[in-house]
Amino acid sequence: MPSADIGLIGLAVMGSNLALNIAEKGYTVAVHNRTTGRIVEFVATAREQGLAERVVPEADLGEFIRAIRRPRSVIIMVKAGQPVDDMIEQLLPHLEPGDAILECGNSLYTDTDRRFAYLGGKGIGYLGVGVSGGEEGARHGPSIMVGGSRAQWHNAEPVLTAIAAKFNGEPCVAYLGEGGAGHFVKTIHNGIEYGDMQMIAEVYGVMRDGLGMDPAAAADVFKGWNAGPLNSYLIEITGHVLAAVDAPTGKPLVELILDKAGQKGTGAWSAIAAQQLGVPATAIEGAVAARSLSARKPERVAAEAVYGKRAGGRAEVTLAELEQALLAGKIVSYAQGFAVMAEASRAYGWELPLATIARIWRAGCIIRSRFLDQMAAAYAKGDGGNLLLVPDFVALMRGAHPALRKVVAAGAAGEFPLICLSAALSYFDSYRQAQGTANLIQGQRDFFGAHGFEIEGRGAGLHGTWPATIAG
Ligand code: NBP
Repeated sequence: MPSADIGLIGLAVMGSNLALNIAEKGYTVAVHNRTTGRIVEFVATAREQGLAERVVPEADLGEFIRAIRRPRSVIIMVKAGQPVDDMIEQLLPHLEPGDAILECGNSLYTDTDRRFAYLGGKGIGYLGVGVSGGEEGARHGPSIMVGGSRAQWHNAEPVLTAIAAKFNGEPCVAYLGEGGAGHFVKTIHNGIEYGDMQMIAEVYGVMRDGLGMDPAAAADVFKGWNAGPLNSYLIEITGHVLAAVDAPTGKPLVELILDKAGQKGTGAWSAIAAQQLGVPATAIEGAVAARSLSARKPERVAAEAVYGKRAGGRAEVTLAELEQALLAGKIVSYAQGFAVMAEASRAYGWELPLATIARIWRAGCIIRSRFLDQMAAAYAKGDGGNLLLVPDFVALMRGAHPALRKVVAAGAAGEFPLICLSAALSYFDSYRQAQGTANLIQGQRDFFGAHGFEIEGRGAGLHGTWPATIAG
């Protein structure tokens, strides 16, 4: 007799915590993992936490499926990529029409689109579910971005609502559209996360090299900022990371950590999606590029030997200006990320609810912040479009962009690399410039390729009378 409300495959960090979260909320969860040792370990953990009675462990995949009540909802939380396709093929013979797979890893949204279409053709629902919040979020309440089969979303909705993070009692979970919509939104979430982290790291660089602050002093500043407009999980943990001391040496831990950042692909996918959709997302692109540059440590060491160490002196900026610069950069980065989602929504026919996305990112996820609550409130008033034109944010940006300008200028003069902050400022200056310089680009394009240009009042598709040949 089936006894489980839902099934979950993949008992590594994320899957096991998600399963414990489900059991804790009163639902019975059948669990399976390719390597059976993980099932044994998981049951022991569930027992320690008093949750074993709501766990149905099954080493045999067929028995696992039969343990779940119909129509079945089966969560897959395995490594993204080929393992997901392998798992789907193994599951298919056991599933029946009306059942659904909920794939909760960090999958590429186009893979999710493909799987959604493939399984739809077999009468099996497919939900691509973005889950943010890391290990802690999975255990106690992640932000959950759902896309895919709408009918099967309703079957799984009670469980996902129960396990999601809550912001003022509101669950941070929503259905966002068909196919890969949920995974697309999770990808852009991660792109924005890259931007937030990079801009924070750049400001830390100015504090360290331009203001001569040690990590403990910088930690205090971030702790203070967490009580202001930058209040967020990432600012909070930055304070903790900067304050940490390495026990064996007694030195600040952050100074011992190698300056090579890792990445698993979602930031790059955001930048690629933005480019494919023709939406400028320079802050996110800058953040991804900065991580890639950081990883090329030997090249940077060699280049420093060629050009010498940074010659610039003290940065002529105040801590208050750094705080405002970070706020201005954040407004630009979120404006870009949301613009990418708005365009994707049009291009892919998803109708992504931008206000809802801001709402479900207010708790549970890595970018949770006071800022997102302000965004959700602004969007709820019907203020759509580019965030830089939303009245509440216009006021914030008017107040903050002079500081961003001053910090970027200090970076240029003092030789502090500010890839992301300077990209954000250049975007802002380009975005607000009614008369740009693309008239020259169009002239050049017509010169070498007869691509044509437009003159107001005279129409498009016009051509210049260019010299047929030029010297040299
Ligand atoms: P991992 O990404 O490390 O994957 C490990 C799991 O995948 C294990 O259960 C493993 O089974 C299973 N697996 C692999 Br590998 N190949 C398999 C195959 N061919 N067939 C069946 N199972 C296979 O786990 P994770 O860190 O918990 O992350 C799970 C997903 O969640 C990933 O997509 C990740 O990107 C995403 N995510 C992670 C975080 C985070 O903070 N870690 C946050 C948000 C999202 P085994 O035990 O038999 O090897």
